[in-house]
Amino acid sequence: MKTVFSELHALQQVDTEFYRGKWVDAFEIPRRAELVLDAVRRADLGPVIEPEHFDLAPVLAVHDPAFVRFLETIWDDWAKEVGEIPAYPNIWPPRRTRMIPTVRPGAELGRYAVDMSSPILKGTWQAARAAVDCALTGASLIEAGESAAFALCRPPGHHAGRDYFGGYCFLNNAAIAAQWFRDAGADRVAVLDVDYHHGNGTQDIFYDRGDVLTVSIHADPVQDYPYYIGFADETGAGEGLGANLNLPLPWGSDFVSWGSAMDQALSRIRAFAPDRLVVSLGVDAFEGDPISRFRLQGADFTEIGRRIGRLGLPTLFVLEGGYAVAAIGDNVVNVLQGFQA
Ligand code: SP5
Ligand code: ZN
Repeated sequence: MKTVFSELHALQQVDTEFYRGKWVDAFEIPRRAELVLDAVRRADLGPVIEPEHFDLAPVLAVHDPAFVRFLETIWDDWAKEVGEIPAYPNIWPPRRTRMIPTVRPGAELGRYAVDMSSPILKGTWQAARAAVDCALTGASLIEAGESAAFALCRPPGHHAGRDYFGGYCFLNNAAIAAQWFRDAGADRVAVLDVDYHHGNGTQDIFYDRGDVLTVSIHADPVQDYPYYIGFADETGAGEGLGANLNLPLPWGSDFVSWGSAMDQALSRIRAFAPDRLVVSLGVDAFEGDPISRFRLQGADFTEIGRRIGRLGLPTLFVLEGGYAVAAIGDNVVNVLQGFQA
């Protein structure tokens, strides 16, 4: 299968992130994408291509226009008031406050950010747009008849909701691709999120929709990020009732329990009979991941790919998390090779 990759990912780059009151070495680093790219090349997975550039319409089809405008303009506003330093929020609106625009970039940052893990930098907008372009180029390959494609996206996307960003994510690459498939004529699209963290942004975007099934296998939100959301009783709303499936698992879960959650996920997807599948491919469920607490082994990722392949669906893989840099390339390639086997 083809891999879509853009060098522009490297514009999103910080050395440190805020954790327990201290600045620690950043986990979401450009090296992640470089190592995945190396592994794709070493494994001879197929050609690596540059993305085509898409306009903003597919982004605006899932994200709030004011939020998109904010992401596009906040760096300039921040740099003017504060200087060219990474833009972090230090204030957040309480519940039941209104969306009245302020003239202060710091206040707007807090309005749209859900945490401090995703600073806005000079190149953030460009990097986030390039990741969207990778996802949409992958989707268009599938639309042109390929059975699968790998969008090597960075920054990741599944924590970005309709009008918020966080968890290293700015624009929801997978959700934008899923909606693009709908607009290209697919009647039903499924998103399977295997990242260790709940795909809260994707759930948020499609929660009241019956045409896009969202399924996520992740750490129990009482124990891990994104907290607050990702519980098993969140099953969708309105027309989307029954079209969201959360499969939270406790810390320490290995492939015995993860694999049976996956079987539940796959049978729900089969019953939904989608025309297209988008996989939010995070590999942070790996035992050696530095910020996660599941116990999947390298070979388990091959089995994940194999089981996804058995669905027999045109499948777009979109890279999300995975922070064990020494293993990220192998873990991702294992999924893709298992899929093709
Ligand atoms: C895309 C994705 O995987 N985003 C993950 C966001 C997780 N944010 C919380 C990070 C918490 C860092 N914990 C550090 C633990 C060090 N032992
Ligand atoms: Zn993750």
